[in-house]
Amino acid sequence: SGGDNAVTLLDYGAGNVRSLRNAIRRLGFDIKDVQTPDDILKANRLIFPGVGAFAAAMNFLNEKGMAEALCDYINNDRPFLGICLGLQLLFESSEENGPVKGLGLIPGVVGRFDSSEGLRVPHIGWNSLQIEKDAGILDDVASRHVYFVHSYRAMPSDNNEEWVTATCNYGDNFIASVRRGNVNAVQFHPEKSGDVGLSILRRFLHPKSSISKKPAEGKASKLAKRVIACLDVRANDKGDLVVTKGDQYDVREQTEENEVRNLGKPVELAGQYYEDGADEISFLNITGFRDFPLGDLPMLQVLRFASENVFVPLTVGGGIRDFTDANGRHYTSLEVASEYFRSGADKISIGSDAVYAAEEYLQTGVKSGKSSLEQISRVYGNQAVVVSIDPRRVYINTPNDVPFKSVKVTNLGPNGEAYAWYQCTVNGGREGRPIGAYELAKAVQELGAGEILLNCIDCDGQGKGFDIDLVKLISDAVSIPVIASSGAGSPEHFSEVFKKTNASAALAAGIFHRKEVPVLSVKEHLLKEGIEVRM
Ligand code: 1PR
Repeated sequence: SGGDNAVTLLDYGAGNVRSLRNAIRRLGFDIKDVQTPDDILKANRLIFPGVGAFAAAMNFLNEKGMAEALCDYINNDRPFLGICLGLQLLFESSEENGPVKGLGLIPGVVGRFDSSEGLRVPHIGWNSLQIEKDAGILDDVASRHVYFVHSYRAMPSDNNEEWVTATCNYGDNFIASVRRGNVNAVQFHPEKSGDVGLSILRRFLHPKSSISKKPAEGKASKLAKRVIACLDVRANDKGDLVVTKGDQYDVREQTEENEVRNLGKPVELAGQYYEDGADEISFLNITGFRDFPLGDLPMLQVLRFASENVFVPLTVGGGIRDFTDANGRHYTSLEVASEYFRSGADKISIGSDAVYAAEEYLQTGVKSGKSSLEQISRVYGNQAVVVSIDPRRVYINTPNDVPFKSVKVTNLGPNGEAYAWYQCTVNGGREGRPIGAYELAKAVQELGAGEILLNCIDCDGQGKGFDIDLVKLISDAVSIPVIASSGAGSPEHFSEVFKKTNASAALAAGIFHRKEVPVLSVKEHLLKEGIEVRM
């Protein structure tokens, strides 16, 4: 059963559990992995981080005889913490590709968020809890933000009232946490919720230290706008992996040596931005389109090290596609992505390959199911798949000049043009493609993308603000969250993009790397402007 400092972990290998392992170790506990149903029954404390799809998880539990062991363990009031799908599986059934039967310990059906009224699904980001009753492990958490990422949720009802300890508001009030005796489960990710999340895990692991007084006061609130720090990573000419930063995607210094601009070390900077309060960290392997990322072990190493100290979501992109190496060994994009997830990524981001997939889909009108985007989102869920768009602004005189969606621009073009369309590019902006950002965004949403990272080559590194015309166009066109990127130069640029568009998050690189504006100043400014953020 392991020593007193052992936590038993039920990990069936369907996603990133590395961060949770890192969090448990940081709190001073060893991990014992469940191999057999008996390991569940003998656990001192059991954590069940559900990842992937509901049906796949239930199949695994049933085939291994673990469903019954879990029910016994929970019915005997043994210390248990379910996370995300690990909460949903306790209910009677889920509508996810179903109905699919769950463990049936809590009355209720897990359903999908209703996106018909403009609600963005998945629910991704930092939201706060409404504490319904003494939740033990949630002591002091009320009114602090915790990190959610999911498309399905369970609803409170008269039948499950005795279980529900906290709800969260997104479209409606859904169940954020349940508890009965020693059995706990939460819909959000404590291992991704910064300090607040770590203290929740600590209270579960050291129940004696939690002196539950009266339930803390909670106030309903809405999803916070996210501030994301982005690290463009590549090898410099000496072969060291560095954080670099381009001007309109050109990352080389304008000197005779023409060296790759070096702004620091990836793991160090990621740790720094986490401490500074970044809501998420993105790594883009910007030469991944030509190098093979699994050959590029340093990048996987960067993720492994970064995830030891960073307890907010990590996204990694660059080079996610099918690949055949020099020895003729074929790797699918799914294998590449799986390696990234295993190394500590919560989401992967696809650039070039998503453009090809969208082009093919728009040409044929058929979803082949074979693109990297479709395969990865089928296995890991669409919340784990970001599409990174690298558009370039092309001015035109009238919308009829091109067969792509255009916008009336706020600032006229160099020759007085009143319109522009946004041409998608591949290979780090090097090649323009016959598809617009608008067409691409709508297509990738249908193919299974869960979020869009919207760059803009014209604005990148210029510090003059986000391309509001572009962000508005795309964030109004899709119902998945959109991350505005490229051009941030001051805290005011963040409030501008949140006030004028429906972006869910804003990402910056240069101002953080050059230490011109700390993450905290951005947050404080947003708060002052009445925009909800996680502090
Ligand atoms: O095509 O799937 O291999 O993915 C490649 C990924 O690498 C894409 O996400 C693409 O955006 C990125 N990328 C490729 N080349 C570059 C480059 O800069 N030469 N970086 C590049 C993209 C844009 C942002 C940047 C923001 C904010 N960089 O990530 O961080 O523009 O910058 P700012 O705040 O300083 O203005 P694939």
